Amino acid sequence: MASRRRARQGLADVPLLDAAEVDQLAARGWLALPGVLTGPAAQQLGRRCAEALADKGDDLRVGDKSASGTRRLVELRDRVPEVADVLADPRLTAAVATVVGDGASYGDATFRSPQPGYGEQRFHADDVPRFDDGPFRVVTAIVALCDFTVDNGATAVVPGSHRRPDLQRSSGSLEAHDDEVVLTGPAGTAFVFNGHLLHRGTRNRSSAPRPAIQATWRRP
Ligand SMILES: O=C(O)CCC(=O)C(=O)O
Repeated sequence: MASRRRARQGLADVPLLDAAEVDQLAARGWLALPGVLTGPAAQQLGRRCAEALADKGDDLRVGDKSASGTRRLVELRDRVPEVADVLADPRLTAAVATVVGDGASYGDATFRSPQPGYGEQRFHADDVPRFDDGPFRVVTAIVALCDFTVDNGATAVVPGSHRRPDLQRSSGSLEAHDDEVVLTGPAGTAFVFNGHLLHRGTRNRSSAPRPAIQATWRRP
């Protein structure tokens, strides 16, 4: 939980997430955690994932896309093992636990890299629509492996939509929303959001790919 202490790692006894961060994740449904990787380390990992995608040979798995407008490499923890260390970041893990509790199980981790001109999606959630007040079942993190800008295909979210049955009904069909926010930040930022929050990849209108790691965790 957010109340986990760094003392576990021999560090000073300060909370991993402050109250404002916990509140933002609960109410608006997302939180940016800058510095999960340094900028150069994030860019290096982006190159490493792109190479693993290019060099995978016959190891083609369901969901891989090597040549399409949005490139994808699934089962990333298995194929680029250093990704597991990134996803074990203590602040990221604390944010995950805030949404789905301790002991959440990993879903897949995927490298997703929309090429210039590609990447636009409809708003969707990462679970079936949520119409009740029961526990949240899934949480998603997108780790930016380049700077995320308003132009290069950064993720957009509709704040608060994880608590809105009217918007949950629109999952998969909504192309845009007046209240949508594009999640921008430097390479190495982890954007953590409630998996029921409506989100979408936007079109990459830059001249370079927009590499990121996308991972999910499910309530046990
Ligand atoms: O990469 C992104 O910005 C969002 C991707 C996404 O939500 C998805 O592929 O389901």
